[in-house]
Amino acid sequence: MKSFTSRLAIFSAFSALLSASELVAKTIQSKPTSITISSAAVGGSGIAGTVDSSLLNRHRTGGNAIYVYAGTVTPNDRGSATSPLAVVPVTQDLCIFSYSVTGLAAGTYTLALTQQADQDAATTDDAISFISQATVTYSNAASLMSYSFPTKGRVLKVGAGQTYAKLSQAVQNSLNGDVIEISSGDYIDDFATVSNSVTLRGVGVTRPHIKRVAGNISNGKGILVTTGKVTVENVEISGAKVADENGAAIRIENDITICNAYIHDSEDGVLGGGVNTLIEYSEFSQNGLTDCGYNHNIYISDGDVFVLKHSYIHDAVCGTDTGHNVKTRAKNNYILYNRIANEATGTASDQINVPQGGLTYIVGNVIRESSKSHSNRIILYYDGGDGAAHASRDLYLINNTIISDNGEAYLTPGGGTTVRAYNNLLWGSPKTISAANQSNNIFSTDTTVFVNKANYDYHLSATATTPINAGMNISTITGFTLPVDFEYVHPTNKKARILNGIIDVGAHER
Ligand SMILES: [Ca+2]
Ligand SMILES: [Ca+2]
Ligand SMILES: [Ca+2]
Ligand SMILES: [Ca+2]
Repeated sequence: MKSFTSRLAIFSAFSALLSASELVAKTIQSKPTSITISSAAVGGSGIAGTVDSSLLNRHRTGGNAIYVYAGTVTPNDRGSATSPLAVVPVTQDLCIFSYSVTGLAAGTYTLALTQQADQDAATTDDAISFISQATVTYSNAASLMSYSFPTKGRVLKVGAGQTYAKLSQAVQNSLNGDVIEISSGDYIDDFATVSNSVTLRGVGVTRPHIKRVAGNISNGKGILVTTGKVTVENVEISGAKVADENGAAIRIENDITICNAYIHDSEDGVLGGGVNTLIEYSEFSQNGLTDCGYNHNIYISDGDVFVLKHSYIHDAVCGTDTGHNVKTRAKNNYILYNRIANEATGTASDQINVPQGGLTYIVGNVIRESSKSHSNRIILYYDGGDGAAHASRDLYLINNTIISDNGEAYLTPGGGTTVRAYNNLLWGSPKTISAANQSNNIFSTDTTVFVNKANYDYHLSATATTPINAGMNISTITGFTLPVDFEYVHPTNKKARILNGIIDVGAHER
């Protein structure tokens, strides 16, 4: 995927900027709680750096923050006897996390990372714990000093010439908190059950490719089976196949985070679910089977919260049987700013299938149904015949662009649901959408409304007028509290949504 090269370029530039801190990272292993470093002028002012993703709670992003204190202190929360000078968020760009604190005078500071900033009341002494900390001496207030928080676990290296030739060997020798770095290259029939809570991270010029080639996977489940709380970053996985025809690239049996993965040509892309499932900046394609009936690109079969963001989920394979691009049974679903589509080859039945309901946000997505789909709908929300109803059956369908190229209904909600559909651009033959609460949706059959419909580019064209500034103020939608603050950028990225007046209808602002 060509975008990966540019991502590495960004990462390399950032790494170069932070090279001083990498030296620090090596020394911190033996002295993990307090180190002293001097500033190096690299432009700008303040202290900035990366935070290794293994230190973060990716399922509660509002909790990850750096607390900054004057002097050498034992960190405590806001409202305690040792209140911080400043609290700055940990921010994310693709799978890289960073922070920046500015406005500091020269001096010595303690920096501490917590995952619980969102539980810290400003005026009371709360039980907030800190994951990692460092004491830094900031000697020149006119310079930018680099300090990065390294992983607290070990780094196990996999690849040719590394400690472990096979991923499965490193997994077997891992402990909770470790980061397993997988070098670029092919890992053939290298299957692993990951029972510890570790980070599997691809490193190198291209993503390492873990693939099944010969026979069925003997564990009967998948290429990776994650029973610990696992993070998977920068990997390609393909070819999963097991005896019962439900082989997944990743079989999910606990909390999981998947970032910048390319998962394809397996019987299932991912299957399962922990309490929390997060998939972001990833591509899934060509997963499924033509004759099975329960194979999908993404199938979240359980859990409390499923988040799918900034991803390209396309062309699942189901022939004339039943299989979907995205299926979820989680109790809360956040499907935000993705491209979910049957395009050149896909035969997915539904683009999004939510059979048991649950509080579900489908916001800012580009969704396309092709003539190759045989089901009579694009999105299914609550099917009384496929699993018990979740307590909430509230669906918010907000600011999506949905293309029906085969005359299928955009949405089929079941009985007892509350569907709110606003600001959607609905292209194709149906001129209605099944939602009791709806407004500011636009139905179109005009191909010139898009930049290049034939090539799946559904940005609004220069001649499009109807959707421009035609949306409803989202703050007036009953019960809807999310921002609509991003757009999907192809492939597997995002950008800020700049309203340019009133919000436009559909997934993209012109
Ligand atoms: Ca507090
Ligand atoms: Ca406290
Ligand atoms: Ca369909
Ligand atoms: Ca606008």
